[in-house]
Amino acid sequence: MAAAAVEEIRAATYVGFDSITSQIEHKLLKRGFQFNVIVVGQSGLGKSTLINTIFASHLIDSKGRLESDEPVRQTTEIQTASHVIVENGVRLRLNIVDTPGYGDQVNNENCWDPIVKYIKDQHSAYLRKELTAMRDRHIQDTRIHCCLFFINPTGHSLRPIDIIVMKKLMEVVNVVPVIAKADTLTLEERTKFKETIRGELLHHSIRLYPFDTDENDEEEVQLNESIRSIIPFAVVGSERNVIIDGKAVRGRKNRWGVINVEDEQHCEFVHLRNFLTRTHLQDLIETTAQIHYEAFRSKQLLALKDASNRPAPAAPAA
Ligand SMILES: Nc1nc2c(ncn2[C@@H]2O[C@H](COP(=O)(O)OP(=O)(O)OP(=O)(O)O)[C@@H](O)[C@H]2O)c(=O)[nH]1
Ligand SMILES: [Mg+2]
Repeated sequence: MAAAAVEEIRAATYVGFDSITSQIEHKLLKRGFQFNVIVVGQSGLGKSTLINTIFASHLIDSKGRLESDEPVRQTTEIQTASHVIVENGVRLRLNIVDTPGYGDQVNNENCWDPIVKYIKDQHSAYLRKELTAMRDRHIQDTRIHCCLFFINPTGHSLRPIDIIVMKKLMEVVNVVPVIAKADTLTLEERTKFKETIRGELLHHSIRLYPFDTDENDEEEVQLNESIRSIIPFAVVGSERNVIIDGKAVRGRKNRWGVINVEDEQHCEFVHLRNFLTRTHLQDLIETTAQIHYEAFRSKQLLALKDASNRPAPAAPAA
């Protein structure tokens, strides 16, 4: 039965329920927000540096082999760093999951397994907490909201392993590809590389975040379209300040000049940061819950139901 149209009434005097938005805001501010990011890519592509640049704080260290006599890591070690960042009274709890060593070995077969397993494990932990009889009022969320996928700035094409791994990852998490160390490419090389990558993503049917939904209005659809036209973001990271026109800015200085990380003429770092923090932070969190986690959850629950419907195996004859 279709819901009957309900007439809108304007209250004769001020009732005050319009304050529900500030009541919600107050509650949310008290609780704080949780954002979990995983970084994936070869060692030395600037993963730690970029995360530290995005959040303008030193959050993770370089884990790479800095000395030649250090042992080479044989497996992908997954490490999590947790921080609380505060901005204008908003507390953002940030979990950064670092996966150094991916794709570094001679034999990279199944090197993505630990990463995909880690992401699924977080879904599984959340589901378990949701299903317990005495549910916590607020379940701590470790589900990964965004996977920053670092592409080697070769200027040629994606490595076959990158395509395999992106395909695996896009099934479980919002994948955002970035061209690492974009300062190593000329502007023409960068444009051509981006086009090649976009062509390859299309060719291999790799559908990446952001996704359009029926709920999106015209403005959101257009915003997503403009994001898709930039992806993969060609970024430069730096934790150092350089002086440009008497002002200290995040940048990289070399013998030929200075790159201002925050200058849109120099790289797409600002686009990536705006996308992750200013326009899509909430959507990344929501999409994780509504698409990726939901797919995991329904699959698990259906499997459970199937198992309980199956007749128990006959007891062995004595
Ligand atoms: N040219 C250039 N160098 C960069 C950039 N970002 C980081 N680097 C440098 O690259 C080196 C490695 O950076 P990290 O951030 O430690 O790289 P990583 O990917 O975290 O490395 P692992 O932790 O070993 O996986 C450092 O010397 C950085 O200063 C960049 O955008 N351009
Ligand atoms: Mg690192």
